[in-house]
Amino acid sequence: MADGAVSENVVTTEILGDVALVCIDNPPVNASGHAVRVGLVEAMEALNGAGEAKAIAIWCAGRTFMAGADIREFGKPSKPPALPDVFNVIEQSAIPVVAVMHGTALGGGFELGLCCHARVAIAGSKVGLPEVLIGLLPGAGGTQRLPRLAGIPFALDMSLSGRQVPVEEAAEAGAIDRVVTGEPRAVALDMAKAVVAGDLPTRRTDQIEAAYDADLLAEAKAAAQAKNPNLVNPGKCVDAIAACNLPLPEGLKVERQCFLDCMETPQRAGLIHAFFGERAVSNIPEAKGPSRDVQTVGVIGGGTMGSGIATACLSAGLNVVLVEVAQEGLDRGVSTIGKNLDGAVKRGKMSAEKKDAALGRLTPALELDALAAVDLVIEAVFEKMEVKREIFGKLDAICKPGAVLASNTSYLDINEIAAATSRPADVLGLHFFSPAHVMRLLEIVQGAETAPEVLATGFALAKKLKKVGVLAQVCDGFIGNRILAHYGLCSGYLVLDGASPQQVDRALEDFGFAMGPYKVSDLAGLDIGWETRKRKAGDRDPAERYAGDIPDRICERGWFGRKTGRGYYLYDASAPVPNPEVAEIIDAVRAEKGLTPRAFSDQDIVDRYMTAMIVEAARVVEDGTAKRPLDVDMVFLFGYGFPRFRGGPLHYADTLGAAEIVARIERYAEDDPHYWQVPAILRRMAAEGTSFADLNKS
Ligand code: 3H9
Repeated sequence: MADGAVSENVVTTEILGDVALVCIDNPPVNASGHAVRVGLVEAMEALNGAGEAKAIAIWCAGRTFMAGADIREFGKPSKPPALPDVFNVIEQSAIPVVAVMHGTALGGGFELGLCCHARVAIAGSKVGLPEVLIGLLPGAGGTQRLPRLAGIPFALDMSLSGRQVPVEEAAEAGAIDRVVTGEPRAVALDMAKAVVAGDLPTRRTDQIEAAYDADLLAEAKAAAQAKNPNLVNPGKCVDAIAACNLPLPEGLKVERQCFLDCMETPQRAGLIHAFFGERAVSNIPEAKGPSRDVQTVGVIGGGTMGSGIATACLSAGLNVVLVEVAQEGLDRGVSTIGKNLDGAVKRGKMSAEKKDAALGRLTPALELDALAAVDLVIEAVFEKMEVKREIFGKLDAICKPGAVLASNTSYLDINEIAAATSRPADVLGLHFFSPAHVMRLLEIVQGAETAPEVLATGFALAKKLKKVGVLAQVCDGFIGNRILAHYGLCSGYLVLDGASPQQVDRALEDFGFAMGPYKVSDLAGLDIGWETRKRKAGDRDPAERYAGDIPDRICERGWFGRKTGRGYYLYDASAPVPNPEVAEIIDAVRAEKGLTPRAFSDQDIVDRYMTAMIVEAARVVEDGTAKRPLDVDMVFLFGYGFPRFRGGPLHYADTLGAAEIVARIERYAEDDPHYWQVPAILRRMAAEGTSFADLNKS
C-alpha cells in the first residue's frame, strides 16, 4: 500500500458468499488514475489477507471497462503505485482473478485483463492497445503478456496498429477466454462462481512461454521505422515485445525502460496534445447550447467540393438535395458522389448496402426551389462575392423559416454574404477541406449576427459528420488559409532566394509533413493561387516582396499541377519527377531580379517556414480569429497535413520557446523587415516567459 494514499471509493469490493467482486467506478472511462491504482492494490491485499474468497472478478461500472492509464497524469511526477506494479500484485494473487471486460478495454485496461488469471468479455465490446497513437507503447505488461497468450504476430499487430479489436477476434487469437452476453456485474458474479466451480479454467500468464520468432521481430522493427521515420515509439515497442522470451519480471523491466524512454520524448507530448485538443475544440459554450434539428441538407454546387460535402452528409445518414445549374454539372456531381462512395466501399469503410441506401437519400435538382424544405443549406459555388450574395438573396426567399444558411467560402466575408438575406442570424460559414468526405477539419465561422443556436448547429453537424469542428471568426482566410497565405510567401521567398522547390518539399517532409508545399500546390491546382494573386493584384502592399513571379509563369504555360500532368513536378511517370523547365523559369526570374542564389540548409528551410507559420498563427490568436492556440493546432492537424506528433504549430512553438522565435524573426528581419515582424503577443510571451499552453488554460 502506498504511503498516505486514499482510495476515494473508486474501487469497491463486494463479498457474495465465497466470491468477491471488485468494481472500478471512475467516470467517464474508468482510467487508472492514482486513486484506482491504490484502490486495486488495497482490494487485492485485503482479499488475499482475509483468504476467504475462492475467486475474484474485476469489473467496471459505467460505459466501459478501464480505457487505460489516466493520460492527464503523463508528463507530471508519477505517484506510486505504478500500474505495472499494481498488475503484478493482481497476477501474484493466490486467489484466482477473472477480468470481465465491456465497452472498450484499451491500453492499461486491456493490460489489466491480461494480468488476470482468466479473461471474459461481453459480446460486441472491443479491446485495444492504442498507446502507439499517443507516442507510447503498452507499458503495463502488454508487450510481455499478450505475446504469451496470443503469439508475437498478434501482439505486434495490436500494439503497432493501435486498432480496436472486436473481442470475438481477440478470443480467436487466444487473448480472451470466453465471450458472453449480459450485464457486467451479473457476468462478473457468474464468472467468479464458474471459476470456483472449475467451469472457467484459470492460469497465470507469467507461466506461459511465447513462441519466439527473432526474424519476424527484426522485420517488424525495420518496417515500423520505415513507416514512421520520425517516431521513436513504434521501434521501442518492438524492442519491448522482443524481450518476451525472458522470464516475465526481466521482460517487464525491458518494457518499463522502453516505456519511460518514450515518455521522455517531445513526440509523446505532441501526440497527447493532439488527443486532448481534438476533444477540447468542441468543449466550448458555443458548441454546447441547443441546436436545430438537421435531417436534410441542401448542397449548392456539384464540383469537387460540393460533391465531397454531399458525400460526407450522405455517409452520415443525412438526406441531401444537390443543386446545380446545368444538367451536365449535376450529372457530374452525382457521378462524383457515386465514385466517392464506391471508394469508401472498396476501402472497407462502408458496406455495399449502406452505399445504395446513401445514394437513395440523394435528390439531384436543377433549381434552388428544391431547397424549400431543407434544414440546412451549404453553398459551395465559385468564390465570387456577387455570385454568393445573389444565391443567398434567393435562398432567403426560398428556404423555410429556421433553415440554417451556410457558405463553404474559404476566405470571403460571411457578414457581407449574410447581409444579402433578411435573416443574418441564420447564416454562418462552414468551411470544409478538400476532399471534403475525407478531410476531418470543419472551420465553423461565426458571423457578427450568427445566432448561438445556429453556431451550435454547425458543431452538431461536425459531430454527425465525424469531423473536428473549430470555431473561427471572420477574416480573409479564417484560421487556416490566412496562416497559409503568410507562410506560403515564405516558401516563395526561399525558392526565389536559392532553394529549389524539391529541397523545400524534402526538408518539410523530413520534418514530418505528409507532403511538401510544392507537391500540395500541384495537387490542389496551381490555377487557384494564380486566380487569387490576380484578384488581389490591385491591393498588393507595395512594400511587400512579390513571391508570385515563378508560379505565375508556370501557370501562364498552362501547367496547373497534377490535373494538367505538369507543375513543379511532371506526372507522366509512375512517381512525380521535378519539372526541369521550372528550374529554367526559376533561373530566369532570379536573373531578372538580380538575385544571386544562396544556399539554404534543410534545417534553415524548416526554421524559416515554421517561424513564418507561427508568426501568423500567433496573430490569429492575438486578434481572436481563433479562440485559443489549441484551435489553431487542430486546424493544422486535421486540415493541413501538419505532423501530428508535433502537436500543431503553436504546440511546436512552445517547444522552441517565445524568446527563440522572437530572436529568429529579428535575425530574418535584417534581410526583409517588412515580412518579418514580431507579433506583440510573442514579444510579451518572451518577456514574461509564458507559453501558448498557458493561454490554452486561461
Ligand atoms: C496507457 O494505458 C498506458 C499503459 O499501457 C501503461 C501505463 C504505465 N485518460 O473520447 P471521449 C476522457 S495509455 C484520461 O470523448 P468516446 C476524454 O478526454 C492510455 N482521460 O469519449 C474525454 O474527456 P472530456 C491508453 C481520458 O466515448 C472523456 O474521457 N488508452 C482517457 O468517444 C470521454 O472521452 C487510450 O489511449 C484516458 N485514458 O471514446 C484510450 N480516455 O469529456 C484513449 C478518455 O473532458 N481514449 N478520456 O472531453 C479513447 O480512445 C476514447 O476516449 C474512448 C471513449 C474510446 C475510451
